[in-house]
Amino acid sequence: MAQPWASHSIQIQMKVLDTRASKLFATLLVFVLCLPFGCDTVDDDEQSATPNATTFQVAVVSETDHPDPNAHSVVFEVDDVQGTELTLVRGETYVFQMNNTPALHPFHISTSSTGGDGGAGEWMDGVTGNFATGNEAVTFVVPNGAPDLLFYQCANHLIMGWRLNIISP
Ligand SMILES: [Cu+2]
Repeated sequence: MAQPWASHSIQIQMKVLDTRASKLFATLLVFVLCLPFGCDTVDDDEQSATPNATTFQVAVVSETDHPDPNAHSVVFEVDDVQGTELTLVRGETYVFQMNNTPALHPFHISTSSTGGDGGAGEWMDGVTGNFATGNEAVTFVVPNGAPDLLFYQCANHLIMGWRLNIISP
């Protein structure tokens, strides 16, 4: 014959089991309901391939108001402005995202104020993806040793890009 205290203990254990079962069921329900949406509970920003990067949108357009009068007939437009002069900070990460850049105009970071020349002035330190075309991207983690002035240019034509002013944080 069960003692009163034993019976009480069994009831408490049953309640604990019941609560656990409810939580498990709720978790399963949430999982099943979110399956069509991929159950993505991580913020999209945190999943970015290059966290804390500044992204510039690059396009090739017909020259109308590039800052250099000797610019090529088609030029790089950065964030909708032809020949944008950019300021980059050492230690920061920048992504130059191409937008249907023709294969004729390989975008790269350069030490040359004119570019062209088969990309002879290519700056490589900290750069991934130089000579980007199509919808590729160039990523530039500006190293401490970068000079105060670099350029973004085309490997095939003179003066399609413009200045990258490099500053320290
Ligand atoms: Cu070009």
